[in-house]
Amino acid sequence: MTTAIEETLVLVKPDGVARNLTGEILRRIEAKGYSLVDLRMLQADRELLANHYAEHEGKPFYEPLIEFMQSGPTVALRVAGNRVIEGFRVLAGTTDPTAAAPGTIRGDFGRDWGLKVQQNLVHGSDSIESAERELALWFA
Ligand code: RTP
Ligand code: MG
Repeated sequence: MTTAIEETLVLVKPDGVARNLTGEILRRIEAKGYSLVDLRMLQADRELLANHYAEHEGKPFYEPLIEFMQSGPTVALRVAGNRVIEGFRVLAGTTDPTAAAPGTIRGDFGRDWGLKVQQNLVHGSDSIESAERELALWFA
């Protein structure tokens, strides 16, 4: 069994904040044994989001995604733990809330009601490189 203490960026997206799910999401992260290292609440601007979602530029959901992410405040979390990058994505569940397994954040709370973009409550970095890049952006 290898040990790999990592840090990841978790975002409670505007839908999660608006639906008062920030506490529930934090509770699940802490219950799993991960540690909260830093936290901030902010209204993301277009420049930050364009950087954050650069890999998706040009995809059909890109513009709706950037708009949705500016629709209200986001809570950004710096979370640490053993294999937390993969571990948080397991807690979150798959991107599509309809397909996400019950017991996951998206499976339990995510909504997919013909919206322009999947409003799936959370973001979690998907690799060590993404985590470093995204943490630098959101905790500049
Ligand atoms: P995230 O980056 O937010 O953790 O989510 P992810 O890896 O599971 O999904 P990704 O493919 O990176 O997509 C980023 C976010 O874009 C929205 N999206 N909507 N077809 C759609 O409606 C669609 N596809 C992607 C979601 O908010 C997704 O989390
Ligand atoms: Mg992603």
